[in-house]
Amino acid sequence: MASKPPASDPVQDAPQVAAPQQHAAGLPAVKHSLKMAREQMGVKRTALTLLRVNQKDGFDCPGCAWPEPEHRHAAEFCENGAKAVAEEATLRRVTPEFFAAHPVTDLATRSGYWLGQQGRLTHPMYLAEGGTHYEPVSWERAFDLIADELTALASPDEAVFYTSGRTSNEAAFLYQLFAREFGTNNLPDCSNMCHESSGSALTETIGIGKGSVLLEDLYKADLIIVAGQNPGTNHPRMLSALEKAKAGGAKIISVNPLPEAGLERFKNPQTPKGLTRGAALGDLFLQIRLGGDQALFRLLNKLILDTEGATDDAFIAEHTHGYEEFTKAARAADWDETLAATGLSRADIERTLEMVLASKRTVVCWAMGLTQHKHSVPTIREVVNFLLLRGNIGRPGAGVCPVRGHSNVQGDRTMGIFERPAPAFLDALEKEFGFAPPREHGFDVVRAIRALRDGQAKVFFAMGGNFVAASPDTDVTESAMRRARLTVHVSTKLNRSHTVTGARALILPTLGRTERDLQGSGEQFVTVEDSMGMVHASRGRLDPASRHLLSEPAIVARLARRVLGAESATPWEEFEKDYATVRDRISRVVPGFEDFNDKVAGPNGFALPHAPRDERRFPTATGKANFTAAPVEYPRVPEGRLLLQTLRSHDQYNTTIYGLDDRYRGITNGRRVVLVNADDARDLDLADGSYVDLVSEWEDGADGIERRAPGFRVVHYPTARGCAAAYYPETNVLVPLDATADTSNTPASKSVVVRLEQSRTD
Ligand SMILES: Nc1nc2c(c(=O)[nH]1)N[C@H]1C(S)=C(S)[C@@H](COP(=O)(O)OP(=O)(O)OC[C@H]3O[C@@H](n4cnc5c(=O)[nH]c(N)nc54)[C@H](O)[C@@H]3O)O[C@H]1N2
Ligand SMILES: Nc1nc2c(c(=O)[nH]1)N[C@H]1C(S)=C(S)[C@@H](COP(=O)(O)OP(=O)(O)OC[C@H]3O[C@@H](n4cnc5c(=O)[nH]c(N)nc54)[C@H](O)[C@@H]3O)O[C@H]1N2
Ligand SMILES: [Mo]
Repeated sequence: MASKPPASDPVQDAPQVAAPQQHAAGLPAVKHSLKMAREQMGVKRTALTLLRVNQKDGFDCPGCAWPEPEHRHAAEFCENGAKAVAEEATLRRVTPEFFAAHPVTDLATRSGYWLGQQGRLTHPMYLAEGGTHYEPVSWERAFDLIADELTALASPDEAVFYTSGRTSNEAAFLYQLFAREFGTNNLPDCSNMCHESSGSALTETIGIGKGSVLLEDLYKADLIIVAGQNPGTNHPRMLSALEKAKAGGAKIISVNPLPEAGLERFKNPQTPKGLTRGAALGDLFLQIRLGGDQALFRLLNKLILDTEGATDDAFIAEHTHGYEEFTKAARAADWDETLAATGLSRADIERTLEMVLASKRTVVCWAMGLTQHKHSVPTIREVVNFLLLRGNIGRPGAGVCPVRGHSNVQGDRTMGIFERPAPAFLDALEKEFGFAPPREHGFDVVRAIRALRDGQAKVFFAMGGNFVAASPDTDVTESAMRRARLTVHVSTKLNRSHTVTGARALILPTLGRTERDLQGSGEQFVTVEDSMGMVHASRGRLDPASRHLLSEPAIVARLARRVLGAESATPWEEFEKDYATVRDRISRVVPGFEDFNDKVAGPNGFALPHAPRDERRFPTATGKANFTAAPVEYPRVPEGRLLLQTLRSHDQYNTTIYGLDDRYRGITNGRRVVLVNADDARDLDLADGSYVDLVSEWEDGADGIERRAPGFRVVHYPTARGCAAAYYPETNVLVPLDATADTSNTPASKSVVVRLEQSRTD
């Protein structure tokens, strides 16, 4: 039997601390995933569901975007994928009776953990203006309500259409089509807070905002640098790929302020060996200061330039642009400044250089540790410089590997979920559908919050996600959301965003990945694109959580018909009935999807074209791969302050909290912890186990707002000097809305200057 959700809340947050673990996965991981799955789903459903994850006739794991290997194990999932599945396939339900028992003011006091633990949403629910409770509403009435608000707007640009990265290609394509037929490019997405910096840097330098390696390339690499990423928790199946690469002779360097489990030792639960000893994966650990990566890669580039015969001159001459200017900047790199910016030793960097020079095929993987800083775009450009110098883009075993988060975040962007669409994409839409799409750029996440705050946006519609909890500057974002006329969330589970509403609010419950999707023409499947540009089908088999659910494509199609009416020549009804007709349209609009329906029928799906990877062609403004030469930047932290990164624990999926433990880091039963280096703690007089408030300092309080997160237990932890770490979303309140990365506008949630004040105990 599955167990009941916790009755009480706030959940007691009483963190306990033990020594961090060095190894990841192994038997405890199997045990934990099965325990959580059984609690949510019961024994039989657990067995049925988990065996279908990532299988050829099954569904794509709703966890991360890591690709599927060609030879799959019977159990091709990881501990955290199992938790993501259990969270969705839970037997617990949030019914109209639940909403009748809990006024919105009550729900607004609950923790995100408690809300999520209540189960799956079963009915469309409506919160009327001035209402105290959500009440059940028919789908027809829900669409009428949305249509009334949308058509009353002075301009389509007063509506915002957000997307989180679980939405399928088919749903995403329809959603952007609807928004653009309605008349706006206001299509912010979770990518704006995630890999936007990667997209910005890569588009400019190599001409496509996606990674250039396939899984096979990792296996062929001599050297893999993993910078700013915690795969043991966030992409556990990547560890199997690293293990295989290592068996093939690859060396692995981890660049991180934290010694993350798994990069040191990994016990693969899918191999007998993994159940016992585990392998040491990392060959070198560079314990870098937050934000020091650009300086590190810049110095490495200088050292490569200074080494006779170390550059790939033929590649540089034939395929690149901007080399002269870049070498001038790189040769000026300074050892002392780099050591100060990175906190690394000279020996560390010399050892790294040896490994770099010994490698003929190098891959650099990264995630949020590189993308969520003010200078993230120049940092990633410097990584590209580093790879270009030795010809490491566009040949086997080498390349750029931004490791994506949400399971279809990359596909959503490919389908046109973007506030700044390329003119060629809009031209193709116009030709296929016969309407004139808007050409002005729309709002990204941060600009959407400002627009809501300033009354320029009045309707907020979310295709999944948890916007108010995931966004920065929680108090600012929440009051902005409360100014909306209408907020609408298409969701599987209850979350904070349902409790912080506009004047009126709707919750539209939808099918998840694991569930059967039956439409007029029969059972449907959807498609997704993984982090390496592989597109494949996903087919759920479970009975839907409730018979009142609609699929995401059906919700968009019905909304579009109701809002656009006879003016739209688009066959929305047909799209809802048969998703193959949506794929036909995609195949005529999006390059690389020609014959989509045929290609996706194969068991492994297909790879999208990638000009730099496939033919060393760089579709940039210059027609070449661009070297760039930005000034080196790194965060400067005033005396007595620390630089805080906000990151994930092992028991969460973004704002979805699975439990209160962070096993690998030795923390249990609580999330309000701040990890501080013991030497810094001594200087700041912060005893382990004492409680502090985190107060962020933003341009000397230029905007006059005090940002405080109270009551965090200090944990002495081996992080880099001067740096601290605490979990998101509890710390989003500290990230100022205006503190974003240059160019990409991604919130700088990995470099927040904070002071730690003893918590008042009264
Ligand atoms: N189980 C689980 N899986 C997930 C998610 C989840 O929440 N739970 N989230 C998904 C999503 S949307 C995403 S985007 C990914 C996120 O995957 P990650 O990027 O691994 O997630 P974070 O927890 O933010 O970890 C950031 C890592 O970068 C390091 N770091 C921080 N700042 C710096 C820096 O300045 N330099 C360097 N070199 N390192 C730094 C941190 O110490 C940490 O190891 O995971 C995806 N997968
Ligand atoms: N401070 C700080 N802030 C951050 C980050 C950070 O590292 N630090 N990371 C950022 C990153 S990388 C990201 S990607 C964002 C994440 O931002 P979001 O993607 O907006 O947030 P999630 O927590 O992933 O959304 C969870 C909700 O999605 C809904 N959901 C789940 N599955 C489905 C589905 O199949 N369909 C629909 N319609 N709904 C579904 C459920 O209702 C669930 O409550 O947060 C960002 N915010
Ligand atoms: Mo993400």
